[in-house]
Formats: sequence, structure tokens, C-alpha cells
Amino acid sequence: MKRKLVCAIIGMTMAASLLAGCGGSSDTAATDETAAEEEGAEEEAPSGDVITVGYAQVGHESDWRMANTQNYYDVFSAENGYDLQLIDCDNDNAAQIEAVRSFIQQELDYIVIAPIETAGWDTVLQEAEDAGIPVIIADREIDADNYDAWVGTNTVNEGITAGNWLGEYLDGADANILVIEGSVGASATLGRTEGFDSVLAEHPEWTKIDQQSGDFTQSGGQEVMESFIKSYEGQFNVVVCQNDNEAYGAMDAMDAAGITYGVDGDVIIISFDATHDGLQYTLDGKINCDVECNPIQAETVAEVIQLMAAGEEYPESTLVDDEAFVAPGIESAYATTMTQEILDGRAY
Ligand code: GYE
Repeated sequence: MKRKLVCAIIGMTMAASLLAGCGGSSDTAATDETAAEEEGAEEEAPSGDVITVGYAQVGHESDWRMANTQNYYDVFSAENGYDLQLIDCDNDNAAQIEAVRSFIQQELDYIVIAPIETAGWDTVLQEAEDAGIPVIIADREIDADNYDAWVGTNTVNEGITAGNWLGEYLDGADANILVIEGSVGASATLGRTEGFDSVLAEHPEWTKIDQQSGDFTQSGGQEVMESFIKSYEGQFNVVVCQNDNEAYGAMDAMDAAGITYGVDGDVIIISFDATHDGLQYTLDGKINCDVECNPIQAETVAEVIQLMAAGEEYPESTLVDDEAFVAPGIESAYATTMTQEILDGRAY
């Protein structure tokens, strides 16, 4: 039986110290223990067997996704002692389940899944368990619980942060809100909607006019915004885009219709992901608030795999930390005001 340790961890850069933290060590001991584990991992990889890992990736729909894919290639490299098979499932749920089955047939050592949808995982996860292959669910969440570990972000909290920021910014003024949602059935969509709606429920002066899926893509965001403009022109003052690429599409649609947005415009734009270009638009005052979702998760997944490989206790659940950013001129208790220095310091 695999050994699990239930522990929620906060902070990407703290990913290493979480391991010791779960064991209940003091802060100082945690640091030492972590350093030893890291050294061990580095020493083991070249001399030990190559670890084979299959990653069933969602697709290539967004800048966030591309950064996440690159991060897996960087971390699970031959140099680091891994043989990575990454399958881009092009947002096709059935193809993703087949990808996992192919990893099982090849008897890979570990399977990592960034699940396109929350539903439909029980059977294939049972097959992995029967084959004795540990499964790590990464990035998004699923309905099933027959997997070994999870690494990802708290998308409900991201939605709450967006709502709290809007409440602070509007300070009691009316909001007529359009939402461009992410892919249907994805936990990132469900979580951001749930979180934002929980804040909306506390604001009787806010109305959600409509919400439609833009599938986390720029073209999807543009199409949905074009149709929103046809139906609701002049009736909305807030557009919530559930990722940066949708925001780029929505801005194109508003530019074409002569609708102004951002800090100097008529429409407030909220986005999620805080990838490089999203933060550039935030710095430029075009996106008012961009809530971060950190795509750099492969190091944390690798830490879990190294612990599993060593037969040690590993965290069942690791939360990657996020923050939020607002355009220059906005001060917020919920978000950091963007500067060129912040943008220059971003790795993705
Ligand atoms: O926000 C979006 C991507 O699952 C958190 O998927 C991720 C989301 C991210 O396509 O850009």
C-alpha cells in the first residue's frame, strides 16, 4: 500500500520546506531536512534508474498551458534522471483517458494528469491502481478520489479574490457583469465561478447579466464578447474573463466595437492567470485586475515523485500559492499594484 500524508501546503517557493513541514518538524529542522532531501534527489538521479513519467496534458489552449508544458520539459529532463512522455490531449476528454491508458500499457513508473474535466475518471484510475502505477493529479481537480497525490492551485480562492477586489474598487457602485467562462466541466472554470459568485451573492447592487464559455482561448473570448456586445451593448460595466487569453480576445472585440475599457475606460476588465502578456496589459492599465494562477508546478510534482520513489511519506495535497495584481493607480488590500520591475522579474 502506498503511503500518503494528508497535508495542505501553501507557497510554490516553499514547496521544498512543505515536505518537512508535513512531518511536523520545526522550521529550522524543516530547512535542514529539505536540503538533505534535495541533495539526495540530485545524487540519486544520475546513478539510479531513469524514472519514466507520463503526463496527460490538457492541450495548448493558452499561454498558461504553454508555460506549464515547458516547465514539465525543463524539470522532467533526461539530465534530471527522467524519461518524460507528454501527450497534448487537445482539450479532448476521451483522448486524455486514452493517453492515460497508453501510459498504463507501457508500464510507466508514474502518471501525471492535468484533467480536462472533473468527471469520468474512476475507471481509468482504477486501472492504474490495479497496475500498481501511482497517479498524481496536477493543476485541476477531479470528482474521483482514487489517485495518490494532488498538486495545484485553489481556483475558488482565485474567484473570491477577483470578487473581493471588485467590491473594494466599486465601493458600493452598481456592477452589471458579463462573464467569459473557461472550458465547460473544468475545475478551473467551476472554481473561479463558484468563488466569484459567492462574493456576488453579498452584493445586491451587482447583477450578472450573462455567462458563456470562451474555452480558455483567445478566439473563444473574442467570439463570446462579440455576441455579448450584440446582445448587451451599453448595459454592462464589468467583464470577467476566466483566463488571460480570453481577455485578449475580449479586448479585440471591444476595440472593434469602439468600447473603452481598463482604468481610463467604461468597462472594468478582470482576468485570471497573470501570465506575462496579461501582466503587461495590467501594467498598461487595460486589464484592471489580473488574479494569478501559477503554472510552474512541475518541481513540486517532481518532489512528490522523488518521495514516492524513495518509499517515504509524501504530501497528499500540495497547494501552489498565487497572488493578484492591479493596474498602476489602483491600491488594493487584495492585490499588488503592477510595476515594470514586477513584470521584469516574472519567469513566465
Ligand atoms: O487558467 C487556463 C488554462 O487549469 C488553471 O487552464 C488552468 C487553466 C488556466 O488553459 O489558462
